[in-house]
Amino acid sequence: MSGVFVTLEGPEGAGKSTNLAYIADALRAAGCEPVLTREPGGTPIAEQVRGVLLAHHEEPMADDAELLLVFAARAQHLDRVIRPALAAGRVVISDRFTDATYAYQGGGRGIDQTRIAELEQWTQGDLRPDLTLILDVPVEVGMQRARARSALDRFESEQQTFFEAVRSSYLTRAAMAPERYVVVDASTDLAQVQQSLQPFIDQLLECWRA
Ligand code: Z5A
Repeated sequence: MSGVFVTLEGPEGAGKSTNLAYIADALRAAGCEPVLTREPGGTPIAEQVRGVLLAHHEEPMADDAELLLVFAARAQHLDRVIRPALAAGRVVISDRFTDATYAYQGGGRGIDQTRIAELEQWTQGDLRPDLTLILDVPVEVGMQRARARSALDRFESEQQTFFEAVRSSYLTRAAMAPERYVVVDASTDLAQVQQSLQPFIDQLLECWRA
């Protein structure tokens, strides 16, 4: 595969969507037109699975069902969007990917990481992101931002301990592979966050030009 695969991650309210748009504009200004996508979702079928995952249901969703739905959506997304775009040499930026599974289903729900790793290998083969940006915010800050924005979905309605585990999983994964992850403090004002994204944007453009 000749493209560059980039993912944006972070706990809720970290500002992924806001900063994804900023990063995309910076790339376009440098002559690179990225493919922007998201998980769960990114294709019509995978977006329907997203609807099931985020909706509130009378029947509680089993943790394993949640995990398998996340990977079902991912398999479709990889097949229809990510792999073809990478094969065409494009820069693909996904708002969340498998690090979110390790953080939410692993850290948050407590599913064993080795089970997630098995599904990751099955669904993705050797495909992993080239670069991952983690926008890090304290849980209370992210929750405040999310609450101010809209009604809470099934994940956003979880307790603070769930989100503490999610955040800590992200930071642990980043510490284990610093060559792939850039962690940015996303708790400051937007202008400051965007200023600190510059090294990440530079690194991404370097990968694209290589
Ligand atoms: N999920 C999972 O469990 N397992 C998986 O494998 C995957 C996902 C892939 C949906 O993801 C859920 O799916 C997610 C985990 C689960 N659940 N949660 N929580 P999502 O990414 O679509 O949903 P989200 O995490 O809730 O993201 P979001 O709502 O789109 O938030 P965001 O993109 O990080 O933030 P934003 O929309 O850019 O900003 C939020 C608000 O804060 C907004 O009003 C901004 O204007 C404001 N903002 C942003 N930055 C700042 C700064 N710096 N200062 C002040 N205000 C700011």
